[in-house]
Amino acid sequence: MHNWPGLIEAYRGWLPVSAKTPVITLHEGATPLIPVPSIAERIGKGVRVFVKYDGLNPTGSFKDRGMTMAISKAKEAGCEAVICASTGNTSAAAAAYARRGGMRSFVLIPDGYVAQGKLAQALIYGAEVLAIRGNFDRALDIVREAAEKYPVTLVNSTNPYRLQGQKTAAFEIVDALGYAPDWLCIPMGNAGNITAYWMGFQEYQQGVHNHKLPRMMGFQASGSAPLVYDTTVDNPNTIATAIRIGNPVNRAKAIDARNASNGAFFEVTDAEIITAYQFLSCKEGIFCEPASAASVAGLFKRKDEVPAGATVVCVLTGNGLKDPDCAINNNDAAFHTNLDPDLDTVANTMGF
Ligand code: AN7
Repeated sequence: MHNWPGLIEAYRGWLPVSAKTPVITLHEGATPLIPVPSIAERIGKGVRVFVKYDGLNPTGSFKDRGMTMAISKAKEAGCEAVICASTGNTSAAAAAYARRGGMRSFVLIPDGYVAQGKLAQALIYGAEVLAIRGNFDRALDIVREAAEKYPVTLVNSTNPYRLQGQKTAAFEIVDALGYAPDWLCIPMGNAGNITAYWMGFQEYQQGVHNHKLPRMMGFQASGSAPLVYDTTVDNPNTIATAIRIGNPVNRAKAIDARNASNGAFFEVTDAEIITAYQFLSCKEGIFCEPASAASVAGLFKRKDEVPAGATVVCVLTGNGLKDPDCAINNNDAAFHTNLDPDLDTVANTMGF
């Protein structure tokens, strides 16, 4: 089997890098596009459904795609420290790639609203973690100002290299299918990823490929749906803490992507997110984090609008292990505890 070199080497000609750019990589990308037949069956109409399982990236989320680019370009520019605000995944990726590139990383997080796995990552990768009494949107305001005043490079998705790296997920989907899907279902928080995918599908089409462009279907959690309602949300709230964002910084670009692709934005409730999250795990053996399940929840919710015979890709942005508390608190498992340690008890409990 070929050793995948990471997305910068794989898609060098499509990215703003030169021979002088030091490539800081954990060999991210090349994530699987997995058929999900039980989801397709629920949609019916001969639809084909796949998930782009980006939770299999090195730090467990799609953020690695953007971070290999942002950190490589920061290194090229001679920067010694990076900063970001994060609901968790950006901080994990920033911390890992910064350390690999020999840089410091500062991460601002909303105190108490980052899933355990992500917090563990930021700490073990050696980030300097600043938990604020405020939400993500406030943290982003602070880091944007900090990056203007102090010698730290901002690696949130306002950094254009982030979206450049993330667009490669669209390339991989086209490479895998041989064409673009009819629908691309994706969760939205700060709306960088939907922007990056749209850029990727368009650029690839204008390059060697001659595929149709997908409809960009973006989904937000009901308690945190500023793009769906064309507003800002002061106190966003959802079980999907990754997308607990009330004032998306890429709002205008996401709206352009929706309009240009004849796409749509919809909300899904936390209950619908959890149903999809459990369905993916129990029926397909795919464990993603709750924010990621919003893409499948959205497909279920809008299934009547999917054309017969369509190909649909749902983006699973993060790994389920990121948020173990959510899994432990939201499952229908048979979990028998405090059993006597003998075969009779065990067999009896098993129903034999
Ligand atoms: C799993 O880590 O914003 O719409 O600070 O972690 O591009 O913001 C994470 C976002 C979807 C939304 N799924 O992506 C952060 C952060 C997962 C995420 C999103 C995020 P964008």
